[in-house]
Amino acid sequence: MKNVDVRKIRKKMEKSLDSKRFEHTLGVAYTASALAMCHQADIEKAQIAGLLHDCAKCMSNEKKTDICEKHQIPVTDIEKHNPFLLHAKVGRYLAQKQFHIHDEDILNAIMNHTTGRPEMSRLEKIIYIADYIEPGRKQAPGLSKVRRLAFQDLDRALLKILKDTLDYLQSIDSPIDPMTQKTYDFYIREAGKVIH
Ligand code: DGI
Ligand code: FE
Ligand code: FE
Repeated sequence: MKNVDVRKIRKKMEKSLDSKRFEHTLGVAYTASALAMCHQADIEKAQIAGLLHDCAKCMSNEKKTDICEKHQIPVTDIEKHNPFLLHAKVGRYLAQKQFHIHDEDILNAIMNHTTGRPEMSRLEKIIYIADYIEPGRKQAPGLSKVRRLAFQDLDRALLKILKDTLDYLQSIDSPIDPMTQKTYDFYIREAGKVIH
């Protein structure tokens, strides 16, 4: 990537995130790089997207909502009621405006890292998966299985994470973003097309 200094991005993230979130960010960046090595994706893009995916995470809900209003970023009903979801969209905006990232694939990977979307690119899948399996994550069920799967088959790992996330959200009665459901429905259909 021309004109992108990974070290500079890392330093800026260290300043703008709390220490726990920064540790998570490094975990995602390194895990995404390893997945890119394994699955023949662009390692540098994986690192950059990993470093930036949660760049809006430590911002207040008011600030995120303000940014969306000011810059005509559409906010859905579920995002209005669960503003933490906005850190993905606002993150994309900041990556472009403050970090001067113009690569659409990286920007999409940041924007879709929480809910996923149908027809994700390889990089988008890598970031979505790395976010869930990075070494600092502890609680998710079946984590060791997904970790292994991620280095064997991106689509199967993706599907397991989507399923486990939906189950978890249902179990705690948390509202489900229609995009999370749509993503799961899309990939379950895709899996049905594959002859195992
Ligand atoms: O920002 P991180 O914590 O690193 O990770 P993330 O951006 O993937 O957010 C993780 C949380 O998002 C996790 O607790 C599950 C939740 N999430 C994912 N899809 C949905 C969702 N929460 C709600 N309410 N609805 C969703 O559709
Ligand atoms: Fe996130
Ligand atoms: Fe994250």
